[in-house]
Amino acid sequence: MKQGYRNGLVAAAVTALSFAAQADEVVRIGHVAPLTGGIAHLGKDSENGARLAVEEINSSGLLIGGKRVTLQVDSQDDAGDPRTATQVAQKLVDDKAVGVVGHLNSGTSIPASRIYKDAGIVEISQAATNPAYTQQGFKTTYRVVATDAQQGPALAAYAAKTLGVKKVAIVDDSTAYGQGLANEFRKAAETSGMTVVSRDATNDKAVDFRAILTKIKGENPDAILYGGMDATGGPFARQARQLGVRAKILGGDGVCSTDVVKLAGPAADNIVCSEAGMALEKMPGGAAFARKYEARFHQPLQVYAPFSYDAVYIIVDAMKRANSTDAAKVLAVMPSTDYRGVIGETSFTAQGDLKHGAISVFSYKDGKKVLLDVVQM
Ligand code: ABU
Repeated sequence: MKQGYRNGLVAAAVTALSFAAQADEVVRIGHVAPLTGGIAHLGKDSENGARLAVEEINSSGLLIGGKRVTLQVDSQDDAGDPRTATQVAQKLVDDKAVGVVGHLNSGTSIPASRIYKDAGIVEISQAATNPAYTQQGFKTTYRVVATDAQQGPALAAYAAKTLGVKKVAIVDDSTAYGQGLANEFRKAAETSGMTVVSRDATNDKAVDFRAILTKIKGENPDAILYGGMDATGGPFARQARQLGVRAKILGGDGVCSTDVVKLAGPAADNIVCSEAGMALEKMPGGAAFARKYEARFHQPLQVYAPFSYDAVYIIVDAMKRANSTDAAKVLAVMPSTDYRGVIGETSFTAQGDLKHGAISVFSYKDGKKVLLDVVQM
């Protein structure tokens, strides 16, 4: 670590400690993601983003309603499991979190959302893209990413118009996210004139895709849409290459990570994937954020860190506008959010989706993610 940066961190920590020592109130912000299991690296990335925001806010000092406030990240591991998700959601309610950044998966965000709704606590998902998450009529559910109703068609349009895909096979991982993305992609693919040759399902713990891939090889598609995360999508692409499948592998944001290069090996160069937001290099604060993140955590960010970082700031912005750390008062001002942060401008529709989302399309070349296209919503 560079001396200047270390001195800066020490000074920030001292400021935060002395501020905490004098703080009138300690306020918990929940963060939930899988911190164990196959996509723990994505959950940790998201947690790092939230921690970075909290550290910055604490070091500059936060005054709410005339009180000095110190934030604490109340980090919970839902392991990507729906049942665990509801248990840790209840824990955050019991911990009196002012708001929650999470959950990372659609399959966990949706069941947990009822717990936050009953408690009147805002939940801002940093990554859940299944449209159903915000379609439940809850006043507590928000997200800072676009939805699969936008991501599926954007991927299908790119495949049809730019890649010239005519025949496509579809495989999903049987999760709310994987199935939902596959459904949205399928609708758009058929509308744009592609032929869907097959639809198969695996699961989010699978390691061997050779039976499905061998069957798909016989169908000779131009592309395969894989609805799932990088932990399975990477090996899926790798095994496709090993079996001589020539089709492009298409994936959504769950596949579009830094680590998919390790997981897919040389076959990463055959992946085209989308993120449900603006590409980091096009985000207003993207480059500066990446530098801060790498200096603090000594690793490149994966996908979701900028989104969880801004989600913390959005909750704090609501605390400032409400002039309160009371969860109900914070929730009451959430609909009028108009926050400009790293990911761009965040304002919400009446159901808690982004008013101005974006979908970014990427490929990988020589182990690096390459931006191909951005679609503004
Ligand atoms: N959007 C992909 C990862 C999170 C989810 O399950 O929606």
